[in-house]
Amino acid sequence: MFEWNWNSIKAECVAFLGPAGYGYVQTSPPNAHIVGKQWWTAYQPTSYDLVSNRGTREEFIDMVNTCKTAGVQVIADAVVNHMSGASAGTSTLGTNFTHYDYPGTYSANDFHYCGLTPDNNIADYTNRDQVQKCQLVGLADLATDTDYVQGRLADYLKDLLSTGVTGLRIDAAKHIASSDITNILSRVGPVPYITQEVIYGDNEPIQPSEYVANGAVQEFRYTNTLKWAFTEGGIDTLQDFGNRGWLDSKSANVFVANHDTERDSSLNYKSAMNTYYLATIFSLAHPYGANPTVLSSYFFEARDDGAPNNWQGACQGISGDKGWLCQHRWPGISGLVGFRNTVGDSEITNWQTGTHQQIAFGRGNLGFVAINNESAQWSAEFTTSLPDGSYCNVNGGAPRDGCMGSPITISGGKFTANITPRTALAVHVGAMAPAGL
Ligand code: LM2
Ligand code: CA
Repeated sequence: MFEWNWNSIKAECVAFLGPAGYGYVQTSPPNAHIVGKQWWTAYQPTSYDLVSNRGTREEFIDMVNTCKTAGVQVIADAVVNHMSGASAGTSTLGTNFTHYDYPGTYSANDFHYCGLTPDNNIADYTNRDQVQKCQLVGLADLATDTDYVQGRLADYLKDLLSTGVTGLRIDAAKHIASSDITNILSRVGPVPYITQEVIYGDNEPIQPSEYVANGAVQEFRYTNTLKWAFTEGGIDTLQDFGNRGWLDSKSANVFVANHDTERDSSLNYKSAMNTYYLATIFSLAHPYGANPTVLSSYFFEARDDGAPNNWQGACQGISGDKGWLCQHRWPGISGLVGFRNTVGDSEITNWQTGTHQQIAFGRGNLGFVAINNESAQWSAEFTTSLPDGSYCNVNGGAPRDGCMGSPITISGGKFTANITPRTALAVHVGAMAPAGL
């Protein structure tokens, strides 16, 4: 829930996320940061007090407790590689800092001054030491290999866990040696879920696989490949991700877009021909990536545009309101959350294709999806492993919002359908059509 404030996440856990079956909600960074309305101010920490554009410590704790009661665990975005990029300024807490001095938290000897580039900034991503010990876009790089910094970061993460948080996103993990993260986490104790941001780059020495010992790792090759497949390569290339040299499915955290890629490189809500929506349905239906993430974000024109409506997230019915997009409520997305919860880790069954942009597959004998990423209708008979019966098409958000559209009747494992251009269809045994429909 990118940039949603704590009060609005709290309300959304109760109103929608819990009932829809979302297991976790990931928040923007909760700690103090440089002042400003741009979204990326959140990625310039000034201390570990939980006072940010998105709310106070009390509001954060209240949100975590309410979400957990609604069945939704909380993942906090932990910015631990660096502090700010400003030469001096004021924090959201109202305190003053300079680039290498954050009174009460860090002072000058807690930073890397890599000495490998003229300005101490990263210039060459093929050089491991530069990537991990020089500054990312001028952000003061913490000496994460020192006892004091490791202890201070561990204290912050322990404090987050004490609020009831059970998941952490480790921001900029590629810029911290995996062994430093291991050391920090060893001081924290068990964390139920960790996802680490390690952006794969061709010809770079630092590999996502180096980080799996610490927890899940974000698989950006998946994000790039989905864009390619849905816009040019063909989605019939997406049956198997097991033989590409990527992260193992159980370690891979996958997504169609995150808050960075939606601005820079991936599919996003502006993508033509419904490809973003269909790719998200695919990511929830396909078993690769033990923990898929759905981004919920807001309309933007310029890259820096901050959150609308004073960070107060808002949805109207099943769609966004006041500039928020509310992707998590889109019927095909929330319907596929129920699908994924029902099919669990079942294998792919009954893979079939039409054109290169038309695929259908089952998940064991529990669910079946068909995706028509083509500008022509797909009329076909589909073979499934599902029990005979009348199913809701959960691409309409069913059953939470009722069984939208016509039910799909499976007989002898088969059904026929006319799938309109650029739409999908999904059924599972947890969403049978009500009798009489
Ligand atoms: C991340 N992962 O590694 C975040 O997902 C990403 O959103 C963060 O970048 C980045 N790491 C640092 O945490 C964003 C944003 C940048 C922005 C930084 C810091 O993408 O554009 O940089 O946060 O706020 C901004 C300016 C940049 C400037 C820098 C330092 O855009 O031009 O560099 O602040 O003042 C001189
Ligand atoms: Ca670093």
